[in-house]
Amino acid sequence: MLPKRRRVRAESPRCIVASSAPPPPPARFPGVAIYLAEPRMGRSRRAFLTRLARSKGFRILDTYSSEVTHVVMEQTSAKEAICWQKNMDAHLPGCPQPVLLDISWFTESMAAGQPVPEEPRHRLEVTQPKKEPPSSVMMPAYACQRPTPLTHHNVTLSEALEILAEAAGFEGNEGRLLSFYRAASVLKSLPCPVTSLSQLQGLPHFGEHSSRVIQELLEHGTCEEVEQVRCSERHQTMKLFTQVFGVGVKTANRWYLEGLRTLEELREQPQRLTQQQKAGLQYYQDLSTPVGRADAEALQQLVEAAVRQTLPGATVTLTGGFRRGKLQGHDVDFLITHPEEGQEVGLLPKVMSHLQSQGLVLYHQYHRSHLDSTHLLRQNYTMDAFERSFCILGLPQSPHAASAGALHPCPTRKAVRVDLVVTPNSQFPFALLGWTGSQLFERELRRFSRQEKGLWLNSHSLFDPERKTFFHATSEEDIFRFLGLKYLPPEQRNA
Ligand code: DCP
Ligand code: MG
Repeated sequence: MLPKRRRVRAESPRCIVASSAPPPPPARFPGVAIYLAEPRMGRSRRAFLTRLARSKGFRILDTYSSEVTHVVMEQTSAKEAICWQKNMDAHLPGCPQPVLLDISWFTESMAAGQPVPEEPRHRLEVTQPKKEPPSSVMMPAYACQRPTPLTHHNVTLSEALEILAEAAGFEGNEGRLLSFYRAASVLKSLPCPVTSLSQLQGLPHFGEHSSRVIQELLEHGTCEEVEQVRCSERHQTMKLFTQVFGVGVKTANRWYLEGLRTLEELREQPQRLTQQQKAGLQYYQDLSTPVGRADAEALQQLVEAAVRQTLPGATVTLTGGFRRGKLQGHDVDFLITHPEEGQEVGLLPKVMSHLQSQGLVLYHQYHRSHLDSTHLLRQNYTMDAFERSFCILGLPQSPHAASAGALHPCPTRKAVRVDLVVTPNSQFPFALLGWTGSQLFERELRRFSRQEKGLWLNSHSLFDPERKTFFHATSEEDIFRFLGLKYLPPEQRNA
């Protein structure tokens, strides 16, 4: 038995040298990297357990590092284990924290020939209830069943998954897009950072692929697949093209396959561009710069003034990302309504004329309302049938801000994408819920309604197809209640 002081020093990460033993066989359980902590175990027993585990395909690390996912200890109390970990973490600041386990987990895993689930009886952590690894009980499957705040603890991880989701969208693979977006959204809902792969156990929407990406990020700080996608010409070009107002994935893909790569090349072929795309290219520089909250509020005042002039009593509500608390967005979304149903009919052309007379409209595309007997039943967001205008408004800038944009076609205005949508008062709560987003939240809400409740939800209504009845709602809270969901305020819908 080593004297205590020497034993402790032998555990210090600075003192541990890599083993000179031959390289272990490939690990069968890539999500599990075990470190056997020596203090009570003793060196020879540790060596024996290491050989045993490796012979069964387990990955045992000789040194304590950020790669370790499971620390196994023998005859050690939770309190001692935590002291030990604090000591180790002091040498590896900022490293993800592995799970601390009693030897019983190890021996059961050896007997089973695979890692057994870590149960509370195996754990050495003195866990604080709030920081407990989340489980599916605490994490319901649909994004509309759980709060998702704007700022969260897993930005790097969720962004990596969102790049893969976006790439899947560019390839037209809707299933894959949703899988990655749903997994990313689960990470946004977690109350703490994911530092060990074991924390993903029991979480919904984490399949093999998403888990592998997270594992690589936790172990190496970067994921090769994500970096390859991010840097690829395909991804960068598709992102560039789809960022142009009026260009969707199908058009961007066609252009890419024809060999187009730059905005200059698009500008050289005006005959193949729609009016909307031409405007998108003309104002590209401004439109690709995020709109700030102050600009959104300034626009609200301009729109409100135009609406007031046209129809006193009508209201203008800021929706989309800004209603969810975002400080920046790619556009500004407004819903317009009037408390007296019917008053709103034909309102938008007049509002647009008013804005035009002030020189605020750089581009707009008006869609008249096509509400008919079937609109209430439509399931597809893109088919929502309200009167609307997709515009580019020129927001007057303060002289200081304007002088920064020397290339701007009109140096005193910043081009901003604005969506104006008019809704009858009886449909306003549904429109508000449908336009507040996030996009994934909306998809999940509609999927939940249909699959779990047998009800059809869209931006116009909630319909019970069995009874053939519509629900009457006067607020978003009503709609959540009809669906049996706990109300989530807009700032908790950032799925
Ligand atoms: N929406 C939707 N399905 C879509 C597009 C939009 O359900 N295919 C809904 C949810 C969105 C809202 O409309 O949140 C507004 O659309 P935006 O594209 O403007 O999305 P955001 O406002 O959330 O994002 P940003 O801040 O980038 O504008
Ligand atoms: Mg928006």
